[in-house]
Amino acid sequence: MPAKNNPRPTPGTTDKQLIALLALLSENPMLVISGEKIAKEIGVTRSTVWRWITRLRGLGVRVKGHPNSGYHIERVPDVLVPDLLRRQLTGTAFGKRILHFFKVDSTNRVALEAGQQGDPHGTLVIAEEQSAGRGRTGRAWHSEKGSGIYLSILLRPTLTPVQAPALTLAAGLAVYDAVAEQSGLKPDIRWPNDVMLNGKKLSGILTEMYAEPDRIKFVVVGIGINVNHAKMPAELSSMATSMRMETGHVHPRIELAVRLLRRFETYYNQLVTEGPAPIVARFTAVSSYAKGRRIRVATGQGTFIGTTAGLDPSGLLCITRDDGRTETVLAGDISEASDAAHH
Ligand code: BT5
Repeated sequence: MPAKNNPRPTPGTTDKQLIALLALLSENPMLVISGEKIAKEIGVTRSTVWRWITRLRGLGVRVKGHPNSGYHIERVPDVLVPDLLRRQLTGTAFGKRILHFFKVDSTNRVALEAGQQGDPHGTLVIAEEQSAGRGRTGRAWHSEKGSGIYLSILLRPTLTPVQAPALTLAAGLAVYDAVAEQSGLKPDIRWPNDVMLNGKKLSGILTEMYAEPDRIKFVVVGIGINVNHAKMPAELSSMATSMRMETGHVHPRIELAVRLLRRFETYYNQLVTEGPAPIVARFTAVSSYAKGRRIRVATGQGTFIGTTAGLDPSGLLCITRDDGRTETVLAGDISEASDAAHH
């Protein structure tokens, strides 16, 4: 599909010129740049520059200086600036179109809409904060401002709907690899969509698709990762964590996002060319939940306890019940069997 030269602006996305200003300041963090120079470079008036600097400050970016002295950025802000991201994603299918929001209800909601409006394969929707981030089956995803990665990828894959579950596994593996490389820690994956650090949930994936019985029209893979949260809200603190909480220091989100998208592209291409088998094999190899684990499974139909018995060829989880019967689970929540008493 040809790239659109002049895509329509999406309501609420960060202004292109505000992004240009942020990119300019971020690339020259030590330099004081005069308001006049900025105005010239971006093509607006000095008073507009001043207005935007005020807006950036309001968004938590620490810009020093004033119209007469010039501006500089105190610390390169950890904002997922589309221009910087795009440059680091050259050569991949992602980033040709990036919709960036400082705040949005849900990046998956926006990406599904973009899919319906014909936006191209590889479109990214990114937010610094979500006011209604969503999990599966109507649950909420806590999306603290500036602390996590809240990202949705629009895909137009040549896959059948049956192959779609493998996409979630592929995204989980991409998060797994990116987090391992970035943190030096060893994550785990809890089927189907949770990446864990030290037994707590670090990341979740929400795959939503628009399909006909034999053909996927488009898929949105939504990924949330807790990166620099200093703590989790009380109701999540026993089961959720962040990379910062586990490593004791902050991590550059942009670097993590680039690793994640590069990894995801590799797995995605593998899935499209070879089918689910290699993804399923790798998932089975890295997930401590895939085989021989006593778990409790909650599905829409009910709850039972059993022992995991690997994945089937399309990536569904097989579980041997205590009476010997084997169940194949299409969608559900897995928890430790010993936790059963708490539910
Ligand atoms: C998920 O659902 O894990 C999918 C989360 C997907 C979030 C991304 S962010 C970008 C994109 N845009 C969206 O609107 N969503 C996607 P599920 O397996 O249903 O888990 C949800 C449960 O995880 C909640 O009920 C909480 O118990 C817990 N939870 C909520 N926020 C969390 C967080 N930040 N970290 C860890 N656990 C969380």
